[in-house]
Amino acid sequence: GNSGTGRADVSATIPAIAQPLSEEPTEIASNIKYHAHFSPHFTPFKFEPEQAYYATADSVRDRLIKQWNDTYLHYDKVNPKQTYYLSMEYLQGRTLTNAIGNLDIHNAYADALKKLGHELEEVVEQEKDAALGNGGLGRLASCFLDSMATLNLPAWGYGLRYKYGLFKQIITKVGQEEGPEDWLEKFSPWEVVRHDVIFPVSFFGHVEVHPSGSRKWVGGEVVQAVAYDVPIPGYRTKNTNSLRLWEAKASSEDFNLFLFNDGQYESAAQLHSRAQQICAVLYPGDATENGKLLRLKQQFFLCSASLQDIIARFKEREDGTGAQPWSEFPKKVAIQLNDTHPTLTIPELMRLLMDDEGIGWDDAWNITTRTVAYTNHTVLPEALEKWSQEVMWKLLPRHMEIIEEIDKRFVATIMSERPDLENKMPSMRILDHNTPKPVVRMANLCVVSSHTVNGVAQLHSDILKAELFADYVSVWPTKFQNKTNGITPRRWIRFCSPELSHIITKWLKTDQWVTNLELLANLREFADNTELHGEWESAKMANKQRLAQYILRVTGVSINPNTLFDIQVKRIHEYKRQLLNVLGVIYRYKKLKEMSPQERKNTTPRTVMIGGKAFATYTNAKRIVKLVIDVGDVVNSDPDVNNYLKVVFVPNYNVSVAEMVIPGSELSQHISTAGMEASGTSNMKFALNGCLIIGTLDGANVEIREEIGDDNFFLFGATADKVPQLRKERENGLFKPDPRFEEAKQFIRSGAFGTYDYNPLLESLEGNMGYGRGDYFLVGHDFPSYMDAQERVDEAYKDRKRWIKMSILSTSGSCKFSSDRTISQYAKEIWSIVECRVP
Ligand code: B1N
Repeated sequence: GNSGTGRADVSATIPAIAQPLSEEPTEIASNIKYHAHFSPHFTPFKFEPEQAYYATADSVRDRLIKQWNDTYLHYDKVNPKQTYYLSMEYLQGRTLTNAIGNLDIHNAYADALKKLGHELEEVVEQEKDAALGNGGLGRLASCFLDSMATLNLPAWGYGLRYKYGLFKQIITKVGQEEGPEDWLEKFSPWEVVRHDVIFPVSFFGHVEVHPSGSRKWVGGEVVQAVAYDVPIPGYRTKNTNSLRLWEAKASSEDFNLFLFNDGQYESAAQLHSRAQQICAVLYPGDATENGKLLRLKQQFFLCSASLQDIIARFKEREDGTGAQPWSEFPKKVAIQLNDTHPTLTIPELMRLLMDDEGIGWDDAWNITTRTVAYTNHTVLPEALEKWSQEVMWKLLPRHMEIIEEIDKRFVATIMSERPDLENKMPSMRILDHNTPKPVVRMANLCVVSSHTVNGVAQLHSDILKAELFADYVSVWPTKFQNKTNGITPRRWIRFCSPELSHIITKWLKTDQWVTNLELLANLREFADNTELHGEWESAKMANKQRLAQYILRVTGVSINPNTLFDIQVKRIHEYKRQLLNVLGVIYRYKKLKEMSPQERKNTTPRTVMIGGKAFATYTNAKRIVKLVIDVGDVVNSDPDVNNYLKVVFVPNYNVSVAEMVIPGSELSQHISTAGMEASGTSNMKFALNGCLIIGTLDGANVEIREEIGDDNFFLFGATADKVPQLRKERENGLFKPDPRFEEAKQFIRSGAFGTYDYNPLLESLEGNMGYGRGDYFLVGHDFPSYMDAQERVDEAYKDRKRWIKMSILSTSGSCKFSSDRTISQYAKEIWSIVECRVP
């Protein structure tokens, strides 16, 4: 057994019957032992951290299931209007810490594990991240789920159960390599398969026209969607909502074929593997379009299974008098489309209402448009989904008929009501016949068919109204809204930085701020208090030390917690301008080299950390990763400067890494070309954790700066309204580069960072203007003001009192960026749903 390890012996003697809901550490410990013994996932006689993790998770899950069932029954009884959030991505990260935190039993579990010879901190590390998303869009969906449960809203998430989540990033001398992320390798204790929730989803086939004129789609390929539910507990409430993830499996007819048709084994097996392909992998693009057939199948699979489930629930729930009439549907169901990825919800709902329920076009259209709302997350042209009409006719023939009809009716309505818009019709229409390949524009289909369209930060929503959707605004002036993004304060400060959280609770004399972030504003009055300053600084220092240990462990680079920790972590993309960051670092390195030892002593020592994944075929993004690594190798081993500058690439950035990195940060970079980052959400996480921002006036940066004050934000760069003109000037040869910019680029060319060919990367900053050429992202234009802002950072950091005050003001100015606020606004202004608290 575990004799001699101090760890509990869980298999020799039969543990007491578990008390699944007890909050006593002793009883929790026996409960964990019970699970290690009777729900063993491993060979017995071992109780290492891994076994302890699975036994603990099983024990926590028992509590969740109790609340979860109560919640479902309560919603069923009350029959409130309910929101369904449809998203192709959820970046849930780990669950254990979040679950025991939201259930308010963290300390009891820590004590219980101690009794069994384990540290909770070590046990939670055993869990693999659920990385069923790419970046901000997927993490936003997960923050929203947390807020919806915490606010007791009857609201569920629907998504796909990818077998492989976002790829694992492996950093070697050659740069980034990709490996599979097998999060289900052992299994996930947080999901429950519902063998009774299963729906057929069809693809291909043809449309049958009946003598009555009604139409019916007969699918050629049929796949079963099986529900896997993940509990979403609210913070300190009984309400526990669901994230329902669909998995594809071959239908039973295929299995019969397998059994009875001798000699058909291979084709039967083929159908099985084709079904499995649908949920095999998450498409790893972030803000990139992906015209692959399998992606379209994934999207339709999500939409069709979710709608069948929603409709089944609507039919099940009776309104006292019996079955609810269809006119009630929009009063019971709100569907939110997380970007255009689940757009097929629209024609699929129309099809189900008309072809299966026998409802006429006008009523079906009325129901659909009152039910569906759409959130846009990007204006990048390469991310606006356009699907080939030819492919869609093959895969979804009935849906294409419906889309054609929506398009036809839209054109007819506009032409009769707004003839002045005739010349705008080609770009406003859903169908685009003019491209070399005719396509369906998914964003246009969403705008035409949704009752509300929203952007994700004020600037982004303004740009949508002024540019991308300008023509529609004149037709439907009230359709467009803003809902500035937010983050859950539970995961993003309370649980990831308990040190800082305890200080906040102590000074505010309440922990209510965790669900009412407005209270953080009351910290402002202590912003000059030296006692608070001392506590604040030591909490930040503890987090920096923890981060330094982590960096040493994963990279082998030793960093000094007394230096300024400067961090940029996000997907690698040219518009996010990690290249601007690196060029700044290179210039700093060159200047440090040129200084005398005495001069160096007057500089502000920095540790620059950059992390993020590059899409596997995005070569410039991969070159940027390689450049960071090469610069780090040279700088970190240069004894002249490595006390004043270190450069680290943080490998495999994901939710768990973020929970480590963000609390230990002092400066973070949110430096996208203005107008291109729709919102950003890590900016909010950093600010909430007392980290100062160097950034452009882009996305939510604008509102963060408004809230925390312009004195506490290191601003630089062109504003969004100037960007088109600056590109034009650049095109006309009117751009005069700053000598510092030329010097930094020249230093790379000189071979200072090795023999790798950086010319293609440098050339993206030069030559004729075009998308991705001629410095489209204005790195050169913004470089001088960026470097000036960095000098202001260096000066500010030297004044410890001032810096800590700014840090406190960042946290206390973060009230607005709770996803509780965002979700309350969606609930009231888009969904019309209200709290449904489990008694
Ligand atoms: O959505 C986030 C924003 O905070 C970010 O600014 C924005 O870039 C991000 C196609 C996307 N927009 N579009 C995507 C993701 C995956 C994909 O296949 C596009 N991600 C964003 C939350 O609002």
